[in-house]
Amino acid sequence: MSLYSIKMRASAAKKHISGSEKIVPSNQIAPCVDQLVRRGMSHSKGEPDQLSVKITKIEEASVLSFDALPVRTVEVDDHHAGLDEIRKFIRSLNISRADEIIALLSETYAMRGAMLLDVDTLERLEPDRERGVRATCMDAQRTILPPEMEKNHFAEAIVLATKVAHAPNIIGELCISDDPEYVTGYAASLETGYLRITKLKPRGSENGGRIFLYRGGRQEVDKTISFLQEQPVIVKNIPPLSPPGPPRDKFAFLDEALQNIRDNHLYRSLKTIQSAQSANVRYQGKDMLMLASNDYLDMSCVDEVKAYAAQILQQYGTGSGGSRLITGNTDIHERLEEKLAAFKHTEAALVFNTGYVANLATITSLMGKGDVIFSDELNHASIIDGCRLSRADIVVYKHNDMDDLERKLRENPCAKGMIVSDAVFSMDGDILNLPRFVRLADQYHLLSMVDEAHSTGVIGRTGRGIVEYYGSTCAPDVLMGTLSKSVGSEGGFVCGSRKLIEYLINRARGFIFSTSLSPVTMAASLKALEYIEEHPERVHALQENIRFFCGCLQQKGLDVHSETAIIPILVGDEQKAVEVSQALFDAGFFISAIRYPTVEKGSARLRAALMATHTRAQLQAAADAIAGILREKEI
Ligand code: WAQ
Ligand code: MG
Repeated sequence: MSLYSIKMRASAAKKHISGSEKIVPSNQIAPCVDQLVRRGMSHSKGEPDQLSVKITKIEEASVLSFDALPVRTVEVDDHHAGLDEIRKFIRSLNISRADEIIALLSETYAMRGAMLLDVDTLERLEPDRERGVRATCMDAQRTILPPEMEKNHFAEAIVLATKVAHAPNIIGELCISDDPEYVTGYAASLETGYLRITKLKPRGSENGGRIFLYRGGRQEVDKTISFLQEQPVIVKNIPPLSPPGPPRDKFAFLDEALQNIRDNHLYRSLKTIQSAQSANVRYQGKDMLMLASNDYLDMSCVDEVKAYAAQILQQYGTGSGGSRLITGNTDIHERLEEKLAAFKHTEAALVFNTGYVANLATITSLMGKGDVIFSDELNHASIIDGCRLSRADIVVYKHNDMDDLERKLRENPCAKGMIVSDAVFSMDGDILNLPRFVRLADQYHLLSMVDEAHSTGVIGRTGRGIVEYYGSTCAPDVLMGTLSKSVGSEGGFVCGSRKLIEYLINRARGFIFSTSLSPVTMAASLKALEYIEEHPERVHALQENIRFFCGCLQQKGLDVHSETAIIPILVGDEQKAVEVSQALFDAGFFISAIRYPTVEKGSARLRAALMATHTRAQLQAAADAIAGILREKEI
């Protein structure tokens, strides 16, 4: 591809405002011009009244390519010390009159180009003393145009210095920026490389200039100038700029962030459970009542489920060996999906590796740029991330507020879109108004998507979830859920029409590019779903426990309501919530404090999660302990 030199120059009242140049392949000309024009139009010195862009084709064979000069930074206390470094540099070039040369720098201050100085006679060789000699027609080597940024003094200077150092008869260069805020300058030569000197002038001084140090015959001056002005040069391997000072710890931002998290009482750490996930767990060598698990039906410990998973483990081994579309699809996977579709009364189902991936993969494959997603403000992070990653426009409506949703649907008409919501909200435990949600979606010709992570196995007469809860009178187009909560296993799923599932298999990247879950995991889910179907009394026990526990707390004067296994007990302050949770841990109750960013700042809470296998006595004891500690802490 041909190369072009592009030069931009902006001026006002004949005075220079800014200029810049690049060398780019022909297919980068348009974006490059765009970028240079923006730069010229938005300079802090003001709006130009003239801006020119000159585009010139360069013969590729004529281009010289050099490695960037090696960079060394010298840290100095002030510009006097900086000029001492310049003095040393000049002497190292076997030039005797260093002080006189440094004094000459001040004569460059009004020039647009550089002084071309004979270092032995101190004669000025530039034909136009007011303008000076400009080095042009050079650029850094790169494959794509970098994003437009503020002027990067170093990046531009290293290119210029490298070209100048290679010019015939030039033995070195001195440079001070004319930017009043930029006090770092440099001295450069092929031998020494690029010597960054951190202070070469006092801050605030507009004095800057360049001297190209020349040693050679008069008859060769023209050759030097034409090299500086016309020889196309590409500079390769520009080193990343390390700011002056001792080498920076590249992980320092981690310390800062962690300290910040600690300061705001938002630090999280892992807790280690030393037993199976059940109503009772072993934690730090102590038996605790588990009130934080999403395994609401306590399915991960059911004997029939474990036995079947063990049998499949013996038959199929421990892993799936590939993605579903390559080797990771077994008859167990397919049987589970058939079972899921039957359980949720849809045509088909598809399993993903986690609920998080199911949301991400589904939303991003269904929605894209130009589409609109209407999303409840309290939706789970995986829905939010899916929306963001889809690049669709996102309209957030008030929590479970169908009037607000309807208003926003009217205000944001779109050709293609989706409404998405949790069925049971993970931090508040309340239930979506599904009938109106589905009606609105249909009315506005939008897809409806519901996340059944916390409703499956919990609500509805036989634990089928939100559709059953509303008497099977309405259903969303996309019904997503998880196998890791009430089903006691692992994975996420989507239920819907056969066409939807066919599409997801072909488009959902989180499905296509994940090694599938093992047959053992699939077997556990499959058996657990069968068990839930055959044992509705387990679901009823959970629902009874929910009523009982809320009743216990209400009797203690706490304003607690929930129809789901998630029972939020509001504390407010982040630090207090952590203290209460710690006190409950000490008393043997494993119950989590939920804080920002999972919930809004200042709405920290205890979040009790119930299980079907909790006994009345256990729940009564937990309610007593919670009420007691809240009273003690005056919450
Ligand atoms: N050719 C010759 N001289 C030039 C050119 C050019 N293309 N461009 C600028 N000059 C002269 C002119 O007299 C300016 O006043 C002077 O150089 C300084 O130019 O490693 O920003 O563009 O961080 O202000 C050094 C970076 C930055 C040090 C230098 O120069 C570092 C800088 P400025
Ligand atoms: Mg400048």
